[in-house]
Amino acid sequence: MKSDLQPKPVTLYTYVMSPYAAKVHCFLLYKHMSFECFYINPLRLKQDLPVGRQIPVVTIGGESRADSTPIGLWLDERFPDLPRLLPESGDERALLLKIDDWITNRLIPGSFRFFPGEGLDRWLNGWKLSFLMDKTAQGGLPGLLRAAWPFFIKRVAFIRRLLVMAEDGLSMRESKRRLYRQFISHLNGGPFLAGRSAPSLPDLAAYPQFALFYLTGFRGSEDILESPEIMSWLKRMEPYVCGTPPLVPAVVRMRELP
Ligand SMILES: N[C@@H](CCC(=O)N[C@@H](CS)C(=O)NCC(=O)O)C(=O)O
Repeated sequence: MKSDLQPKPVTLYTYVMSPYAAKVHCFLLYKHMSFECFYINPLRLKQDLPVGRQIPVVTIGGESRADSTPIGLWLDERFPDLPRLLPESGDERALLLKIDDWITNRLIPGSFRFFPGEGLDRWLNGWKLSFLMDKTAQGGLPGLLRAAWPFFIKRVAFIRRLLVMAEDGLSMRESKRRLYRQFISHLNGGPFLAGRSAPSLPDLAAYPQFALFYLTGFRGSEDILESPEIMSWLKRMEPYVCGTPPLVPAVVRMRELP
């Protein structure tokens, strides 16, 4: 029989390559929470997702929440004794939330443009996405859908919305470089974002936006190697995001950060 003291089960409903769900995955790892990942099948959202139509969702016992940043705030509220994602109040909290807003509305939409990418990369990365989804999502994907994935993803409504958000009139390479420069300026000379000596919610939100695509071997993701500032920040982040279940499951992990 279950004791009342037994912690409530925590589940993250995710897609392995969802930048928003990966944010929440890093929040849970940083807080050392015991949780499991439910890699949802996009064809079974209606049946399997406890609330809404968007990933990520976190369920604690019978309670479910959607939307990455509100989930982070909820985790701090529910588990105040675990490492905090944000200070409780004050100017620093406001600044960190502002940086998270930049990550959510600028850096992440950029990822939806850079991966797949363009030309041949668009096809190869598109098929990689379907391969990773097939390997992890409950029940896998039908072969025809996997083959059509590079056509299909550009037409999905939410991806089209994100691509409009990512449009800045620059070439892909320039746009990526600009986002990298902006990220480095948010470090403000510190080992972590906003010049802090320890990571906080926006560091955990940003980590997968660089690491996820590199670790799974996407074409174009090697560009981070050209930025020593980003590489050393990624290395500093590693101990904070290294628990289980891992951000990138072994079955789809192609390489390590140098
Ligand atoms: N603002 C949300 C965005 C979440 C989001 O766009 N999730 C994508 C997966 S990466 C999704 O499920 N989209 C489906 C849809 O919008 O219909 C967050 O921060 O969590």
